[in-house]
Amino acid sequence: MTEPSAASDIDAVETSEWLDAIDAVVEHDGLDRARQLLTRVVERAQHIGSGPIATLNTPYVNTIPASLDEPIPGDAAMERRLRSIMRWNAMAMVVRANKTTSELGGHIASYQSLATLYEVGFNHFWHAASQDHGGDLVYFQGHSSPGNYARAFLEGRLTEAQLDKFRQEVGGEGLSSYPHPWLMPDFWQFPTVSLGIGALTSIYQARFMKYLSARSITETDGRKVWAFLGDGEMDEPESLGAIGLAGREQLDNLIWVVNCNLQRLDGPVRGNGKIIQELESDFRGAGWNVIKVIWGSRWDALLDADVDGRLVHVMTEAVDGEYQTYKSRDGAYVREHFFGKDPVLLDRVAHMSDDEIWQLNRGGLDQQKVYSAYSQAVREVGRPTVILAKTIKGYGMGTSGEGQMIAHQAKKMAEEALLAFRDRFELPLTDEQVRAAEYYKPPEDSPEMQYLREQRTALGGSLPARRRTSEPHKVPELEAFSSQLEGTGEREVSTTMAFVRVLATLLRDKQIGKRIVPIVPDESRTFGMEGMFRQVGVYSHVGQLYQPQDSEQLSFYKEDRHGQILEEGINEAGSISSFIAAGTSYSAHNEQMIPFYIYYSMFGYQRVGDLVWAAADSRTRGFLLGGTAGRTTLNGEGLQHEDGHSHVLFSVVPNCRAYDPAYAYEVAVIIQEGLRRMVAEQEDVFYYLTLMNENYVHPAMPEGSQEGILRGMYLLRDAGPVAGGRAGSVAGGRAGGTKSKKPRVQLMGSGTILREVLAAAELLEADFGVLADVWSVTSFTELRREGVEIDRWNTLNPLAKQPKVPYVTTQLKGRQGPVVASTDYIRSYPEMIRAWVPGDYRVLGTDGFGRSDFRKALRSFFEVDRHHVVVSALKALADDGVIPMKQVADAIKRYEIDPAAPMPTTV
Ligand SMILES: Cc1ncc(C[n+]2csc(CCOP(=O)(O)OP(=O)(O)O)c2C)c(N)n1
Ligand SMILES: [Mg+2]
Repeated sequence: MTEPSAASDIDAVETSEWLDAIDAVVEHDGLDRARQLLTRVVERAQHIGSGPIATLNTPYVNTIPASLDEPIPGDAAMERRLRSIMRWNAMAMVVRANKTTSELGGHIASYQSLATLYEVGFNHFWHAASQDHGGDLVYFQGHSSPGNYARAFLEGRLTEAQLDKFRQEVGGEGLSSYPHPWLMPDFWQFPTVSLGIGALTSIYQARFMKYLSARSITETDGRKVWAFLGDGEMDEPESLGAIGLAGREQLDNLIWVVNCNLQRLDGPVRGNGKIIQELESDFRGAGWNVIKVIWGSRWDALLDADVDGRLVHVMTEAVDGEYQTYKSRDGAYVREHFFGKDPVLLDRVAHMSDDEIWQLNRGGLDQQKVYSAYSQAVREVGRPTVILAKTIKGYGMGTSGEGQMIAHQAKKMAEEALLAFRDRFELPLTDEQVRAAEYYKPPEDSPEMQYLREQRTALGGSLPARRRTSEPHKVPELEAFSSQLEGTGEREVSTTMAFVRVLATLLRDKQIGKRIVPIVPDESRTFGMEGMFRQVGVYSHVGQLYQPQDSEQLSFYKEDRHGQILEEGINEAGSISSFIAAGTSYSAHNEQMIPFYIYYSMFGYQRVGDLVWAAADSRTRGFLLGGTAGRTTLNGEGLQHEDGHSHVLFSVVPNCRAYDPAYAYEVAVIIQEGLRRMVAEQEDVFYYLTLMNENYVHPAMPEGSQEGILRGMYLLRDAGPVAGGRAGSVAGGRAGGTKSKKPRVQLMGSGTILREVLAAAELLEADFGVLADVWSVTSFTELRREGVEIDRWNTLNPLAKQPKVPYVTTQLKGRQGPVVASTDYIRSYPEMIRAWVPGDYRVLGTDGFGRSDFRKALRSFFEVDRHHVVVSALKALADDGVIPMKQVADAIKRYEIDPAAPMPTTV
């Protein structure tokens, strides 16, 4: 990063001869020739054994020299005036929201540092979606939302009353604290405030746009993805984690602007180093075009005069901690502590007043420099671009925040600071108006407002703006999946296989086949999907440059420019980012796509939970498939693979519908319904299904079970008419027998454990003469969702003639006996419905760390197998006095259960 200092040069004359030689080459034969010669010289030195010489860094100056700046088109002075108004209103919004208390919070300093970076984009670069343009996609920095609102206010999209409701989201009229498509569905497109998420998802968005073009879904050429990121935010692994992919995939439709204001929340980002230089080498190494925008135009003359490199040397030596301090002081301080590092430089600035030194501006706050960078970025071909723009946190806030350690959290401004702000940005406000932090909007017919409108009209309209729906599509009827509905006969298959067949059917569907986006993180073979490689191809922007090793085989590994599968490699965070891009395509690209992202369920929510939340907030539509799910079903993989809780985790996501199906027909019914709601009805929900790798026979779909499958439960095995009660024969089974007086229980199961529950029913009858009805519970979370809603309704409508009754209650009411539930998940999962289960309810579950063994051993260890179901059912009956307690003890003995075995949670 640092140049060798002058002191360590053993032969300064020789050095200057070499430098003169290079100057001469540049003068006579140009920069390219100079680069060629230097490359050869470096190669030679390395060949001799010098070790690596070439550095990924350039000196600490702008990448675009002043001589190559492109004059900003339009009215620069007008733009400054408008920007000043935005600055004021954004600041006023936060100050007003926090006048009485600081309860609502908000940020002033971040937007003040990047106002220029935004406004140059708004005035000159960012297209809204219109007839002529598909629209650029801008990932705005989350906590700079006041700046977006300030612009929307001037553009007439928001009223003063709305600005005054900043961060008062309850009731629907307020402005959301951060970008939330869920809370402001016509405004915000991308939820970015959880730092790192915007960075990662913007890369996959750009990649997905290339995919849409390559697959001829829609042309995305000429559209750009812009992401605004903080320099502190770059420390998130998610931020830098996929920059290699962006370089490799040549995403020249992607532009990142990293606002290097040198500060994060607590203090400097790299007090002892230089964030811009560090990021420069990271990005250049990853194949990006890097544009550094460090110094503003007022430095041009000084830099031009710096033929001996002394100024650049001092610039390069000073660390970010110093740069922050300079901007919190004044011109005299900068003279002494910056220029004063080299007496020659002090002489060079001797003619300048302290004030002039103070005016030396930073690149990211200079609209000319920013314009040049953006203009070059949008023209770049074959590489993504990152613009590293140096700014000042809290710019303009003076003692209330400018370059101050506390800048990030400042929500109030002292009166003098407000007045100084007004003066600095030349706002036409009286002292009184300033003290009241009144909003300012020039008259509609003023030149400012006209200019503002003209610039946006030329670019197609306002931004951000979100599209709510796209054209709906007809989805296949359930009959299309007849092979799943008819049962497998003798054949044993897994629900994963059933799903893969459903997917294969969908891929062939004339209406929506091409809209299906299969996404896998290097697990296709795990899930038996390798046949699809050949069938629909793996997307690659360069096609297949090699003959695949398995080219002789029927289904070889086929990479293809038109490929449909997104094979993301071992990268769950990237895969779910693709899921978000595809699942929000209806909004961002006006083309409904339907992602099916299949992964190891354990590496799902708990690995990428924040991205799941972002998917939900983004109103993503699609299917998440947690493969090899369950704590005992994926039997050989042990503690870090065996998922016993993903359903509990997904239960917290409001718009996620989660299911744990046991049979192929349940999988088909749920997916068909998901398609109907998301694609035909354009509902903003998404689905999570757990899939298993255990093979077994699947029965045909019982008549009339469809509603129950979707609502969360249906009767699968009916033990016959109830003594003195109603006879509830849903699933065929044994209806019609004589009414029995035998003891009876209700058993519930889901996923593969449903089969243990069915076996338990047989044992109860055979070994203990107890009748058992069995319920397939496809979703405890759906049953709970309805229960909660109905409880609330009944509470708030106490005088209603007809209180509502949850589905789970209506199903179980009138049925005889205690209820026992067993699943492959922790007890919290079946616990969810306790409030609405009439009578005695007992749950079994796989609480504790997973481990590897045979399924049978694991199910016995976690006490969710048939024997433990029987024992629990008998105990419930005995507690109720229906059978003697001794029968429970007999069962424990008979099934060789060790009553002294430790709780699985403790071992
Ligand atoms: C994942 C995550 N962690 C922490 C935060 C809280 N947070 C919000 S802004 C911020 C500092 C941001 O600094 P920087 O990225 O440099 O942005 P700046 O405001 O300086 O432009 C922090 C820690 C968050 N929003 N998301
Ligand atoms: Mg910062």
